Amino acid sequence: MKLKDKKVLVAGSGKSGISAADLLKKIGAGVIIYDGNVNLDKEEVLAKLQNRESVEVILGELPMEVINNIDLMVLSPGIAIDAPFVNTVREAEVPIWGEVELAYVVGRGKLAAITGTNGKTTTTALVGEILAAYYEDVDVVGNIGTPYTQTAFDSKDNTVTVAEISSFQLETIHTFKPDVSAILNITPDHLNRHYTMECYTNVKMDITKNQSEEAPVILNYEDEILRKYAPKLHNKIIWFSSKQELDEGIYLEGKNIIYAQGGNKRIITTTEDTTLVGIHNTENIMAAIGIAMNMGVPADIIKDAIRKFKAVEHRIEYVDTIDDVIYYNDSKGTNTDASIKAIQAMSRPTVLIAGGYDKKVSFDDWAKELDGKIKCLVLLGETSEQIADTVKKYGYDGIIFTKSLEEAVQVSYEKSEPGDAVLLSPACASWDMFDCYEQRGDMFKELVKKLKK
Ligand code: UMA
Repeated sequence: MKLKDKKVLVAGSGKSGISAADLLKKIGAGVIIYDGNVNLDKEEVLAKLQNRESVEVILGELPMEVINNIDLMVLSPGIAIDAPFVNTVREAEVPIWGEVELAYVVGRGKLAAITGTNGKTTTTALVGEILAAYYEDVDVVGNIGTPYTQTAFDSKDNTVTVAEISSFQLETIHTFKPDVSAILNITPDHLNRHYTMECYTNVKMDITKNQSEEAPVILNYEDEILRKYAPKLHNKIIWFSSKQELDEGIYLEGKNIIYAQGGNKRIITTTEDTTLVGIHNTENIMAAIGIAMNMGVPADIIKDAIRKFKAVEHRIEYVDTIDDVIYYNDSKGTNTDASIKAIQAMSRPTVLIAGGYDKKVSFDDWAKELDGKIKCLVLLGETSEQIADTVKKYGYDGIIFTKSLEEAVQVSYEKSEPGDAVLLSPACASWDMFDCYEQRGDMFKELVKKLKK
């Protein structure tokens, strides 16, 4: 579809919607922005645009006459594909593209795309740094935070784009075709949107659907779901494994990360040549190596870029594994949203340490995330009572009150069993007991290290 002079409805006025609208304006399309949130201010929405000229904003209900007059709808990832207005648009036979599809159609150059339930952001950032060490023009986009539509317009034939792609974004691709793709792992997530694991898995696998037979897809050999679904793929599969030697692919042998290819085995790097720790990060590194090698980056440059890459401190940061309990520091989880992300990232039964400075916010949404995942909630700080009252309202009662971070770590140690995780993700600022979240996180890490002694 030629987009110039077309009338395009952009659904959602968050980051993706605004960026998609900016891109559409640049290519000469007519733009209407629609958002279901009636509490938004039209002027504020327009003020976010680079060029607001003749852009209309519609809030609340989407009138049928608008639907009947558009050539295309571009959907933001946060909007469900079966939302009532989306169904109406579909019934009116208006094409529906995701924001990622729009960016892909407009963009130029090479594309590496990464999906998976966990580890996508780290892997995408790492691949971005590796590629930037070799290629001149590299864009790192997608679910990681910079919408793909933000860079697509200015991309050139020599641009290399690394895109973190969520399951939401994959639901609305049509021609999106990465040169190399990766699926890191698949565990239950976003089932409120995808309903069943089968649907969720199928949508993740769709990252490969338009790739040619020779185009590589990097997959985790230790992921049962990926192993089960792989025979359905038509693509060239490159496996990585943190547990066993592979004849072809990337695997871990002792400390060495090895790439086996056509009977040739070479050590690309070791688990000591990186600040990333934990087996989940070794898997992210292996996936990144698979992507980078297949995007043409020489092995020595990959090794060097991995060595220089810094994990994000205090953000779901792996601390240590003690008696098969993994400790994570998410001291930067200073609000409920950030903490919800950390809770959702846990794949093991988790002892959660939470509470802190009282910002007079509600913990209702956060409390709803605990069920089924958090086996024990260890509370400290000013908000302890409020959090306890809130979680009890939702039928959760595995609560322990503590008076210091030291006591909280000790209690967590006692309450956890092999196979569990302990997560510090306070959902509150630190200022009731600490100067800043960094100090809280550093102290947590110290206390965890002491458990080992
Ligand atoms: N809206 C409606 N109707 C609805 C739902 C939402 O009109 O039914 C409106 C809201 O009122 C709001 C707008 O849509 O104004 C928000 O759009 P959005 O939820 O798509 O959010 P964006 O700000 O555009 O951010 C999105 C991604 N958000 C989601 O997928 C929920 C961001 O991923 C991404 O970084 C960004 O695009 C840039 O590509 C965030 C995320 O949580 C980090 N992702 C999930 C995850 O990582 O687990 C998938």
